[in-house]
Amino acid sequence: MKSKIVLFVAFSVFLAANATISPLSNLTPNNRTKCPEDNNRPPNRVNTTVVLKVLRDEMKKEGLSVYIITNSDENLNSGAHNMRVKRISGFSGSSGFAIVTDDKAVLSTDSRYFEQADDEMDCNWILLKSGVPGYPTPYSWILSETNIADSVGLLDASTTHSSFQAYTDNLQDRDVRKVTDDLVARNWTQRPPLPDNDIFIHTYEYTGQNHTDKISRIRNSINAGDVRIITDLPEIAWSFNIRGDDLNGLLTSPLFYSFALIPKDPAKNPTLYLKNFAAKLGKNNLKEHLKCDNQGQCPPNQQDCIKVKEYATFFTDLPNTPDRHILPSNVNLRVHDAATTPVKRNSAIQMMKAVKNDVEYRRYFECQVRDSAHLVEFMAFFEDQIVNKKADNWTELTAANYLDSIRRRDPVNRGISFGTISSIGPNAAINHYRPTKLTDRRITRNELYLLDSGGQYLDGTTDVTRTFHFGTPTADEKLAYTTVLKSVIGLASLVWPEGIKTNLVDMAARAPTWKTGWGYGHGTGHGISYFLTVHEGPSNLNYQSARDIVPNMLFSDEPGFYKSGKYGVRLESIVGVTKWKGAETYLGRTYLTFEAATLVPFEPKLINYDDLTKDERVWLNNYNEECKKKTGEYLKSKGKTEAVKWLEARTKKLSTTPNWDQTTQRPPSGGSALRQTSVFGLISLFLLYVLS
Ligand SMILES: *[C@@H]1O[C@H](CO)[C@@H](O)[C@H](O)[C@H]1NC(C)=O
Ligand SMILES: *[C@@H]1O[C@H](CO)[C@@H](O)[C@H](O)[C@H]1NC(C)=O
Ligand SMILES: *[C@@H]1O[C@H](CO)[C@@H](O)[C@H](O)[C@H]1NC(C)=O
Ligand SMILES: *[C@@H]1O[C@H](CO)[C@@H](O)[C@H](O)[C@H]1NC(C)=O
Ligand SMILES: *[C@@H]1O[C@H](CO)[C@@H](O)[C@H](O)[C@H]1NC(C)=O
Ligand SMILES: [Mn+2]
Repeated sequence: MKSKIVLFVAFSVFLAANATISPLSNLTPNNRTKCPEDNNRPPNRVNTTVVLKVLRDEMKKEGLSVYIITNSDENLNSGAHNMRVKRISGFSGSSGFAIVTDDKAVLSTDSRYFEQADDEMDCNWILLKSGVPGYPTPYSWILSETNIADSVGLLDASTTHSSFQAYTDNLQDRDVRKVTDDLVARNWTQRPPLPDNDIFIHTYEYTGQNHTDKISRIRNSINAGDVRIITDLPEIAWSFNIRGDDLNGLLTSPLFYSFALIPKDPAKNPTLYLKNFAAKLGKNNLKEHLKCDNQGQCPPNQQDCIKVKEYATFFTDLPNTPDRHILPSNVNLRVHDAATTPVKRNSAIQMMKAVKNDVEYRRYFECQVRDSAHLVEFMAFFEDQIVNKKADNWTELTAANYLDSIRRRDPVNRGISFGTISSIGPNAAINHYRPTKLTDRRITRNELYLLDSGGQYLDGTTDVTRTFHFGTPTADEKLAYTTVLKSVIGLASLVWPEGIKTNLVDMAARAPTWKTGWGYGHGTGHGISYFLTVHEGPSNLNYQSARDIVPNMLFSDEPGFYKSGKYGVRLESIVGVTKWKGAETYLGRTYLTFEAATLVPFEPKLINYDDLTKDERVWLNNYNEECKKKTGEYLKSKGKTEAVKWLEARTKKLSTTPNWDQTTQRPPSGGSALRQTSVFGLISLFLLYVLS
């Protein structure tokens, strides 16, 4: 008895102690930079008082203490129709989710979006900075705001199966519930409709492989008795060699709303689910391409035929599909729960798509020459406008629109690949800034101008960033640019033995910026597609994830430097992975390297040439030669003389002898070079101190 009391007391003390160390949330909207609101209310800030109240009323009706809101849909996409987070919080970034309780509202996002979220959200919202020390995880925040048995709701259509599992596991004895009726959608006036645009065949001359062959490869990746369920829109577009025009949000991709089933058994036809399928089959030779009839049915024994059905019937068909259901590892909860025998597996289609075939790889490089030429043509014109004061009314937005219009003139262009990031001065410090009417700034001659843009073409998706200055840059701007350029070259010139993962490759880009105590809060590179999405998995270049990297993959090489409230520098080129052509290798191993696809020169005015090593100079000379040879020739063939001149002024050959001593790492003694270099050295030391 006594011992029981002792135990009881000890247990109570333990509970009490635990309560005091439990992660109490002291976060409020005032932890943000721009709250409470003063007279400088950001122009793009949204008042969410009413929508939050209406949502809380609906939560009460459902008996929910917490409701978690994401932008995702059943295809794990986030088009305008599904931007629930923007609807409820005002935050329009592509990455982030909201947690609403009966008296608090939180938005969780990563460092790329801190400034944007702080601007766009009103002071009803707490900003949960993901990955920043001192901030709780979403789980511990929810735990600290709720009691045992409180209910936490997640919408099945907008949640992945694994994140639902993670909430269930991490929220201990809270009642984590699947919600099947979208609470935000209930009161969403003027919700943009789910798009339903025409689809068209991506022809063999571009794809280099027919869809029947791709389907055989997919069948080979699963076992007897299996059916591969495809919910990822780029995978479906790739598998069937079809493109559409349904995804025109923050990223603009030639995708179409769909689902697909590919059974292992070749006697069973694959099924493609499309919105308004009958109308689509009648257009653009779709019926002939898929070899089905007007009703989307297949004639008997026609193994090459694809059955076509209505998009929404996918959810009623799935439970009646007898084979074992092989789902993607990253699968929507609603899809997962409709499957009768769900087995989650990484989709083999991801890697099939990421490793370009020889036709795609060759055509992609041709596409990049044209896209590089379009950017050079724009810059030659634009710089003349600004530097020579031909017009003083250029803004971030009008510049972006003009560049977009040049890309659209390309006969195989199908629009832009994402909203052009045209940003000057402090706006460029916001990683995923896109100009709007409210934030638009005049282009000046005394700030850095960062331009990140890309196009969609039948032969590739592009993405390129260059940073410019139309007057005289400061020493710290030049130091930032030069350091970022060293990172670009560090990655682009790396040679590594086959088999090494992407996290190690990334170090080549990080090293120069880490050496200065800087860094950047985003990946060095992402995969990029062949007329699909501008960001393509499964691999990326980031020290935080070890992924496969093999020949014929394409990546961006895009390090940066951002000084909040002042300026941003980012330089981005697309590179392809290829076998290194060295004469003899250790143990006869295969070595890999990158080759440049994007051929747009860098800005000499922003480069401290004295800081470049011999190897960096050699790389830059080779790159400039390629730019002249390919981009230059293309521009000449189109009669773009101003653009050719602009290009030539930026691709002059450098001496490959740095004017500092390679062995002592010191500047040469004597003469004015010393004074210059020493003054520079002092300035950079000072800047390093200030910037770090
Ligand atoms: C937001 O809207 C509410 C309701 O219309 C209003 O009471 C409140 O003053 C507004 N807040 C701001 C900061 O304008
Ligand atoms: C938020 O603000 C409170 C009150 O000023 C402070 O105690 C707390 O440390 C801040 N939290 C973070 C993560 O900055
Ligand atoms: C929100 O939608 C629900 C369901 O349609 C409805 O019952 C409720 O009255 C609506 N609330 C407002 C404020 O319109
Ligand atoms: C691919 O399909 C096209 C017509 O759709 C046909 O002309 C071509 O021969 C096929 N190629 C292969 C390799 O099967
Ligand atoms: C700038 O102003 C001129 C003259 O008013 C006009 O023709 C031109 O279209 C304007 N340019 C931009 C980029 O707005
Ligand atoms: Mn990019």
